[in-house]
Amino acid sequence: MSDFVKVSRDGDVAVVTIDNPPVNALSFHVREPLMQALVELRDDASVAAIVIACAGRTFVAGADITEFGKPMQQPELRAIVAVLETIAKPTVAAIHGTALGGGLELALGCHFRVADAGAKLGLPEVKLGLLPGGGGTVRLPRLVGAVKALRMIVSGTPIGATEAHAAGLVDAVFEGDLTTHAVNFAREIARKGGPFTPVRDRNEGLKETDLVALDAEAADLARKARGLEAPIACALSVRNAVTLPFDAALAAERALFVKLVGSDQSRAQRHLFFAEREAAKVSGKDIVKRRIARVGVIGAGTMGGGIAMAFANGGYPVTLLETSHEALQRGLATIDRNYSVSVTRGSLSEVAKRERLAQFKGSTDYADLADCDLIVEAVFEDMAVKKEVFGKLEAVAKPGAILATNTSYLDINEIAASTSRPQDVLGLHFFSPANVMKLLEIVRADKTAPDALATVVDLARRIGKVAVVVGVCHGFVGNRMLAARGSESEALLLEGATPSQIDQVFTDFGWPMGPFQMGDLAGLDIGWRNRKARGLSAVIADTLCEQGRFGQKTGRGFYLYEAGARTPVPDPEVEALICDKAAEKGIAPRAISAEEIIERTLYPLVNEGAKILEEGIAARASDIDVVWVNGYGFPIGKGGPMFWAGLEGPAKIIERLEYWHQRTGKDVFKPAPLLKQMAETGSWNGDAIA
Ligand code: T1G
Repeated sequence: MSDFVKVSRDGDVAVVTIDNPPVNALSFHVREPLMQALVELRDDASVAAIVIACAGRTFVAGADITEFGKPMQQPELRAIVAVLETIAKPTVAAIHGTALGGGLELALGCHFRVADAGAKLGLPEVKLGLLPGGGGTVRLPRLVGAVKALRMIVSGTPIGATEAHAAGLVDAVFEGDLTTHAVNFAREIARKGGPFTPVRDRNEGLKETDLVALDAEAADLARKARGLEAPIACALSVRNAVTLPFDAALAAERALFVKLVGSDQSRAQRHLFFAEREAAKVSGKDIVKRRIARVGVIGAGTMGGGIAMAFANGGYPVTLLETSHEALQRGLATIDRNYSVSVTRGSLSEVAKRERLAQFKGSTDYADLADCDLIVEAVFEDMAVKKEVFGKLEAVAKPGAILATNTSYLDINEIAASTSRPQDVLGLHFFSPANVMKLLEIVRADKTAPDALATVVDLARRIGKVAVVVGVCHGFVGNRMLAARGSESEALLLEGATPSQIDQVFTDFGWPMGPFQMGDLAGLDIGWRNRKARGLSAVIADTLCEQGRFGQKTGRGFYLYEAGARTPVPDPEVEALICDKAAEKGIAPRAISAEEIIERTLYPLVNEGAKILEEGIAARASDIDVVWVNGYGFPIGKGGPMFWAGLEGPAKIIERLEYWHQRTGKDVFKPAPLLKQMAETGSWNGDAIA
């Protein structure tokens, strides 16, 4: 056959094994020999049944995403599934690892599916801005029902083998040698005799579909889509599976797929798929990672507690250190409460909660950190305090232990230089809440050793974080660009825009919330303290803070919040304050358009990203996109600020930056040379844009 598709026989059962590392994607070089093998085995009278299995760590994890956007080579997956459904002898898919996207669609082309107990099955295409294009939206509902299929397809979240068995998606679950089990299963089925019904002709899942309930669920999902096209298309295609004849529904699915695969949104989300994987690659060959068995966290406040939970959730025992017993108990009580909330919500079992809590060892004695392989400091954001902590750490930490700081802004080279082991020092910048937010900015200081860096990048993946390695500068990548994005917020308010007008522009753009709502959520006092420490001012935000308006936590900030509520209510007092400050500065308010708001907030964001690339603080433009999508809510359908710059048009961005630079004289608008270069070359340092 071929290196990628091998056929073997176990008596009268043929086993077709796909072998296309690392994840058996259905690349063209797999599809062609697979089609050939299936046709031959279909017509081979000596074959009583066919098993499709995969070598390596997983069943087929989907179509080959790298082939999208290029002319599709025949045969396509749909054609292979159509041939599968013409086979009269039983066909069995043997699923281990993951059966995702086109992989599950291939399995749905078989009469039967058997799975390893640890297998996961799903249709995650929506996460790539697509919908299943190989018949998944039409065949899956026929087995598991329309509502279950809708939830699986619109969430894109895989389900486990046991749940898949209960839902009728798989016919048997096995432990041990799956291929042998599958061969025996197939032989038994063949012995019992057919006819064997292809999924296309099975309707048990569609019977009594409550279309009203389905539409209500779809409408709810649509509301949450925030402008993303794929979830809507997924819901429509599942509905078609219920209301249209099979072939008509399949054709409709195809049309939707073709539309989405060429869309900017899908290209943006595919960009992010590969960008996240690139970001996790640390340069340097054969780096031996350090062993991490126990983690220490200093500070049990909001950040420290969340960081400790992130490691415990990742299976690591944690020593949590505080200055006093009271503070420690307060921190541990908050952690316990957070887990209880998850249990109440049903996202964590009581048993799992107990297991995680058992990972924690509280202490007020630095000596208890001596057996930790990684120690993360999460104390007050002050250089003197940080240096004092690192001084104490030095005395107790074992040789080779990695010493990390969770600072959001401070100079990590300075902290490292205050120790005798700068090679072990780096930044682990978690985002609040640290046990929830996916992003982890890993800050490489000048003397950080490559093995320390590689160790924490790998560790980040193990605790479910999306890691991006960045260099040392004020605010690293995320917060530095956030400052550039926010630099004009106050000016826009003084010149006539309102907080809700600006926030509306951001939510229309696809953000979960705008800068003023976000400020109120995070707490305006954090930025206030930071500005004061740096001798900076923001006349409106500072005045609000002087009035005790710190945002949601005080019930009023840029907006008003009813007791305990999170819904922002515009506050006439704030608008009056803004008018007063504008009058004091002799600024006459004027009408400000949504375009102008984008130009004065997001264009500087892109421009700052270009400067960060020029300085080598980020290795790739796509790293910056990963930071902004996973840490700051940049809409995934736009691929991140650097990818979006390609969609928006670099020439236009430069022209408008130059216009505002001229008008305001502000550096934040002075186009970075790399941005100009990108406009000429169409790439960021060779990193393709949209
Ligand atoms: N196509 C091409 N490359 C892929 C790939 C794919 N489907 N999946 C993974 N890779 C590459 C990845 O870039 C990385 O490369 C390496 O494999 C290891 O991946 C018609 C339209 C399976 C859970 O969305 O979710 O089917 O960086 O680091 O953490 O309806 O990969 O080493 O060079 O992620 O162990 C639908 C995508 C496709 C699943 C394994 N399928 N993959 O995770 O490894 S669309 C998906 C994953 C489709 C049909 C449609 C994960 C994984 P490199 P990795 P991992």
